Amino acid sequence: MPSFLAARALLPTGWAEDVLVESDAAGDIVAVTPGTAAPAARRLAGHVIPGVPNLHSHAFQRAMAGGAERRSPAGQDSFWTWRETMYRFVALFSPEDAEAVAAQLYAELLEHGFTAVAEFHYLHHQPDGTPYTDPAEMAKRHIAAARRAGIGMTMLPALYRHGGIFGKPPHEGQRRFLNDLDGFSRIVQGVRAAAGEDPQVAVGLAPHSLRAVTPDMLRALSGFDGPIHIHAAEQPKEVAECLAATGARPVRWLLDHMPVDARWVLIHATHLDDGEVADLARSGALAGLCPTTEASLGDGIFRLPEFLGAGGRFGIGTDSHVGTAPAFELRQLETSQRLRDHARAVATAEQNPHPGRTLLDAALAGGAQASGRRLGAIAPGMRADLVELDDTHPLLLGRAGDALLDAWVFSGQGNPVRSVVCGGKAVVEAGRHVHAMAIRDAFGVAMRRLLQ
Ligand code: NGQ
Ligand code: ZN
Repeated sequence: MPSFLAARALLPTGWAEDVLVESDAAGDIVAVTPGTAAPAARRLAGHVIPGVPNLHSHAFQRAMAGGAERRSPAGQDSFWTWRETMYRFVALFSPEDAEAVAAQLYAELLEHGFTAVAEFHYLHHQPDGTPYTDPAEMAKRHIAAARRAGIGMTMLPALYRHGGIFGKPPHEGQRRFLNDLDGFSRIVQGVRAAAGEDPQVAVGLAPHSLRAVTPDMLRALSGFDGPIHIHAAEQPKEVAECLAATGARPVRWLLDHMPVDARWVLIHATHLDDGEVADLARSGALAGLCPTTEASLGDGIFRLPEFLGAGGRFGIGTDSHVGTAPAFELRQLETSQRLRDHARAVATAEQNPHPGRTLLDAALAGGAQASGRRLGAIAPGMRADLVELDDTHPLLLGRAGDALLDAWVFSGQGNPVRSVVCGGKAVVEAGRHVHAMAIRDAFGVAMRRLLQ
């Protein structure tokens, strides 16, 4: 059985020393024993934290990261012009390209300490909009990429039917995404079969947004006994359109019309009024925050102090993958609050004065909830997902415990992640993914084709 001996590990009870973590053949933790000397175990000499779940990814957008920055001839660039660029780009992907790009992304996520990814997947069909012979072809390519990289996955097939709230005709650029409920359930069935009993793969549902589905469709999905992810209230324009169409803001509409509870993840939830902050927090649903993407797309700043004050829960995702590191997402989240509020140490409490630790704890718990898998803590019954931070790295040197987490999140650009174990398997060694070269070669082939 794989076992690991951590010099220091962050357990649910706090930091502990000489921690033996034993896992079973399926990759679940079976025992955690502090204060042991076990020479037979694989030694992790640094600070070991639970692997961080990434709750929001559109993997194909990794191939666009950094490539959609140019001013367009008309100027006036925005989220909506970025989306036009994305629609042109998404038309180019073959199944092989999608798999190669996703594998590269997932290897990068692992190298930075993400050990699970919730893939919000809507790139279902061929470029002309006809389904592939196997309608779940593209979803299965993403599952294959996750298996190749060795990352855990919650595959979230997305239901996308319309081009605006509620029932507006779709845009040309959306044709690879579109399904009715029957087509969608064929994809979900295919995904379920591909996931099988694999403990590394779970399945959830993703009605894309109030812009892409109808209330009836949402109701049809809302009985699902697992994670339900939906984009909500990312841009002021969609809030205004929802208000005009329904008389309610998007988050208010969801809270009032759907059984929103701990299964639900409202991705972004950027634009909230006071009532929405309080009621979203009370619902037990998560805010799925994607700070580097939200900054990149000019979305706005999440109301973190109010939401945390109301007892709200959140997790983090990398969405368009302009950032691929949990530390950078958490830093961007906190520093955006500081810029707006002229404050510091925003995500802290009297009992927990370290923002690095507070943010990490929230992202672990929220990410686990969003993934519908048993992870996010070094404890028996959880997945054996471990991230070793090299405490001899110049960024972390001389720091320990929660102060080391602050240094990891809030300083420098380097990456002190030394090794990563996912489901009991070592997937990153000496800072590099174990298949980094082969995965990058395939990514290179795909990128040259996509950018030609
Ligand atoms: C997406 N991305 O589905 O990839 C969206 C853009 C939309 C972000 N919202 C498309 N960041 O929301 O209509
Ligand atoms: Zn998204």
